[in-house]
Amino acid sequence: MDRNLALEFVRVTEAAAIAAAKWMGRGDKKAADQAAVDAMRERFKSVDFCGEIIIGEGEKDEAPELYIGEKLGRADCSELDIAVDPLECTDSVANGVPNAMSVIATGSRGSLFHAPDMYMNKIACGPAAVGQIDLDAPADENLKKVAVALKKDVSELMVVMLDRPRHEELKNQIRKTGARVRLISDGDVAGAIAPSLPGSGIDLLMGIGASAEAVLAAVAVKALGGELQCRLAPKDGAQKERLRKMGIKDIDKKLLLEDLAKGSDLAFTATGVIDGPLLKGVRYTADYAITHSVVMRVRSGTIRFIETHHKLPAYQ
Ligand code: VTB
Repeated sequence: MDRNLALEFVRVTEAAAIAAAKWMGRGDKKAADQAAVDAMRERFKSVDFCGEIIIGEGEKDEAPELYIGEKLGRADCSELDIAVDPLECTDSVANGVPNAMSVIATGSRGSLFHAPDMYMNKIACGPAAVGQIDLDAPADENLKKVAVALKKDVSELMVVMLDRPRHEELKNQIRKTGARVRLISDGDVAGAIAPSLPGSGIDLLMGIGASAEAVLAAVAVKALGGELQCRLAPKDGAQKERLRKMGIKDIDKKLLLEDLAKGSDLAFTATGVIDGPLLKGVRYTADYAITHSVVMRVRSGTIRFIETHHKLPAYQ
């Protein structure tokens, strides 16, 4: 029987999301992250699988749990590349603002790009605009082409980007075309996926974000039929040297979906912590914690949205 492990991983992201949600708006991002990491690590034990973390909480010496290179599951095999972000948007949870979620992406061994801890320049669009974006083209050219593909006026386009001083110039270039910009405080995993979601109100993601987030988003964008292009953006010589040591020869390569997440044996599981374009956050009733999750599988193209009512006080 063909097994959809990503469906089993929902219980893992659900547990992490619920654990993190307890810290929502309490101003403590470290505690929120730790709660998500602990819950994810613990819940992984209940799933029968084997794999190795290639994107996680950091290098072994700085992250005791879910570190890069950590083997998860059965010890006798290693079938999966695992990319995790137990809590994408720790700051958002601390401040109670949108976009936080718990994410797991998997692929067969060797399929996921070993993303170093540094920035990438990114552009993403949804299925209707595939083939129309180019990371190397000026913003106005990308916007004109996407507008034609989406049968919209440029002024109707909405571009999402992280609200960072480094985006000042790009933001102005976009505004000059008449297109609109939605600034987000964090969460460019959800931001990169949003253009591929009908009804998100977002047509493009542009700008610089973290490279681990690019790999996580790539799996979902692939499942949804959109496009994501990235390029590593090392900030100094030391980061370039690190890339060389990692065996990345062509630092300037434009990374396409196939470079970030190879093949079709890929899956994406996420549970919302705070509302975002992809998922609603955790809600509480007197008796239940309610979670919203998504499971996407590239091979079949199946997208499942799962609402789960967790009887309390099971998670308290
Ligand atoms: C983004 C965002 C993340 O890191 O990738 C960002 O999606 C990039 O780093 O939620 P800066 O904060 O330095 O801009 C996060 O904000 C945190 O991982």
